[in-house]
Amino acid sequence: MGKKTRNGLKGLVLALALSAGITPSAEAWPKRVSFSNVTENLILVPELQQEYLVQGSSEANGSVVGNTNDWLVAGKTAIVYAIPNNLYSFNRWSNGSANNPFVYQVTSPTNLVASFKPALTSQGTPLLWYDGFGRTNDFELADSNDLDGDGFTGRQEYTADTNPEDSLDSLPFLTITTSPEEVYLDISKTSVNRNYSIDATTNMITGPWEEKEKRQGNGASQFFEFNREDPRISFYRSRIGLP
Ligand SMILES: [Ca+2]
Repeated sequence: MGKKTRNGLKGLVLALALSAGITPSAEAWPKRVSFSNVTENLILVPELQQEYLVQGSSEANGSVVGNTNDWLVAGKTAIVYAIPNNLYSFNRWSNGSANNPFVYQVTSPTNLVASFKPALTSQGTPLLWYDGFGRTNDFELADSNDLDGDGFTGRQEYTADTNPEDSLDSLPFLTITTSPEEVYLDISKTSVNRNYSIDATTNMITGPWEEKEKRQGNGASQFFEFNREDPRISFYRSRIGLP
């Protein structure tokens, strides 16, 4: 680990006989201070001040600008900006703050690390999900409209993980057949990125619905089979959710 605290040069005090035309000035460390027209002996006394190394960096999917690697005098104001990559949004700084930019007074060495997360629409759909189907813009429009004309909005297609750019791919069908002893349910297609539940109830209006089984999708149709242990149960439904 490198040095994080140091003494910087605030200025120079001429402690002894000044010659005409010489003016002391503050210079950033470690620059040399030059004089001209020196005709007598000089004693230069440096005035020192505390400085801290102020650093900023980022995790994956973004970058940081501002005071990312600067020596700043104690008490000065530092600022860092987190810049997410396309399809991502800023999450937080390593100190827990979610402010962006983050402005602070320097009182010690710092190293702020920005983290990023997938950007979402106002309804919570990841832009990366749309990007996976080739959509690169108009995410809000796609979320609340049926742009591929299959009867479902982009947000509904996200719930089912079906293709929002393909009218031939939309929410699956639930087919139910029965025998005196058993009930058979078939979900026409499933996604490996979603869970599928089958609920049952004796009263479709008032419920309550009981979850009979829950499975992760496998990319194909899913077949469920239940014994009719309670003959009053006549109503079934399927639900799709994120794992
Ligand atoms: Ca579709």
